[in-house]
Amino acid sequence: MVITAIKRRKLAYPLYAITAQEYSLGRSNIEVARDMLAGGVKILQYRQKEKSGREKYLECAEIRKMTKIAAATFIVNDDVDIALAVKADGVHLGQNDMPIEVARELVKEAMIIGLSTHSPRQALDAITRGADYIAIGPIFPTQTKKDVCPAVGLEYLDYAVKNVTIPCVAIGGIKLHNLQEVLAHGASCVAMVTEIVSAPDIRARIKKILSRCRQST
Ligand code: 3NM
Repeated sequence: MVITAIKRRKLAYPLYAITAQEYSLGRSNIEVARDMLAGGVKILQYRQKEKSGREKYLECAEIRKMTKIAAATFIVNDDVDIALAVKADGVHLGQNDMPIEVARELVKEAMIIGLSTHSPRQALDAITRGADYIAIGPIFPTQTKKDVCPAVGLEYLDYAVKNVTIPCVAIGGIKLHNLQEVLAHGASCVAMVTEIVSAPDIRARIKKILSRCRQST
């Protein structure tokens, strides 16, 4: 399946920022999303494990409005129904979520579907089954995703940079201090949770991250 130019454009940014209220120093997902966008984030994923469907829907509806105004891509983690309800740009699935083919039937062609992958085999499988982008990780150890496999290291990123032609997002334990290494291995997009949401000054942190990304291009 061919990924449209519109989808590619929506994913063509160096930083992919993800929410997680439990690590946000008491700030709400809405406040954090506002700071992310003010700092210059252009891909924002709503990820929130322990809230009701109603709460998640209400937050996503608000963030959808904010991302529209900021011309940012909005992706909802796990919940295909919420992604559809708020007209998100995409939905992100894990290996244990519903199969991509089933999600595709529901969201149709225009919506981006991303898939978490942890090995070359999973990458090839995701591409065959119609993912629009894949996450490559965890590159480094992370406590943020509870059910994820141990860190896969930079080798899998090397494999993806060389062999995968759909957009790839490096994820897992990526911080300012190791960002340069990930970029040097060819990552064109990096995803971060705690390095952003746990920063006392989210806007300043994002500006620093984006400036590092620019230096490496
Ligand atoms: N997915 P942090 S690792 C949400 O490897 C997520 O698929 C991963 O959080 C994967 O930036 C991860 O705080 C957590 O390490 C990333």
